[in-house]
Amino acid sequence: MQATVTRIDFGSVRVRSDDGRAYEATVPGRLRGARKALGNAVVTGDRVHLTWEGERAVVEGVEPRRNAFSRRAAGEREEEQVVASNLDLVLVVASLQRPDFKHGLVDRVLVQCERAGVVAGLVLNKTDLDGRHETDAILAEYARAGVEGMATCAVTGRGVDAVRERCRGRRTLLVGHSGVGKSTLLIGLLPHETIARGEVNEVTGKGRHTTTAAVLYRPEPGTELIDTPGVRAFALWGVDAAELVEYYPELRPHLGGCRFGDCRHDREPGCALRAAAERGDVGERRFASYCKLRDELAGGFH
Ligand SMILES: Nc1nc2c(ncn2[C@@H]2O[C@H](COP(=O)(O)OP(=O)(O)OP(=O)(O)O)[C@@H](O)[C@H]2O)c(=O)[nH]1
Ligand SMILES: [Mg+2]
Ligand SMILES: [Zn+2]
Repeated sequence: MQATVTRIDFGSVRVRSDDGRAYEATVPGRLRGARKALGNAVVTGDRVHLTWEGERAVVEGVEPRRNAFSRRAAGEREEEQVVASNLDLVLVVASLQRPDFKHGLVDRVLVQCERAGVVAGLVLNKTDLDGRHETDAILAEYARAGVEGMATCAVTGRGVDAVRERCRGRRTLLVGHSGVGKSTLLIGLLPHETIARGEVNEVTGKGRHTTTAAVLYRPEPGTELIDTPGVRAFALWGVDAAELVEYYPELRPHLGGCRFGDCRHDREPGCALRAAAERGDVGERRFASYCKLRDELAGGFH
């Protein structure tokens, strides 16, 4: 039997079969990583084959992933954390205030989406708290970088219909800092029956207002939304300093125009990227974010 992984628990996974039934399934040791932990062996969004051992569903195999959205795992070790797989869209959710808007996280998620080959969008939430009137400027900045943006107030539902339309017929991953309103937005996108059946207990963590695992919901056939726990710091995975520029789509057209073939797009004279940013052809702040990330990845600050 074929199924989709909707959530990872400690020793098992939750899956939904193609006919819509939910099961808990165990993952045999041979599918696990070296430490016998689940690791990235099975993630939310994976397509799996199930067999039965008596009453128990067992994951027999995982289909190759069409794509996967990763970050660097928290902690000292250089380790990949695959957040979810087989995605059509990643929405990075950010709030204007409480917590304040942070370009750093948005730009990192966009880089990681480019690397994964998944289309990204930006949802600016808490427009009711936009005391500094930043919404339009932020959306315009990202529109220039080719990222479609939407403004929402998840508590009143303002702008949520546009997000629903964007997600319809797709599998969408919601990512962002803790407390920006991902789960509140998700509840607004789910039909009332799903909430009434109590299937979204995890969403608010039973009053703790914190999501603890990547959880896949299916508001209607063909449409799936994956809520994720908020991140404190989002570190890049699988991107090195030299290739970072490839993941800024608005910088790509200027590549090859630098005076020196081995230009690091730092302080070299005749750098076409810096010139484009100075002319205003490329957003100044996005170029600054590129420089900052590149220096971080290069392991030093100049
Ligand atoms: N003022 C205002 N508050 C909001 C809005 N959307 C969500 N909130 C509030 O922000 C708080 C955090 O919302 P959550 O939906 O739990 O945030 P989250 O991004 O899922 O957080 P994590 O699960 O920790 O990552 C809650 O108290 C919400 O009621 C909004 O549009 N405006
Ligand atoms: Mg949440
Ligand atoms: Zn250059």
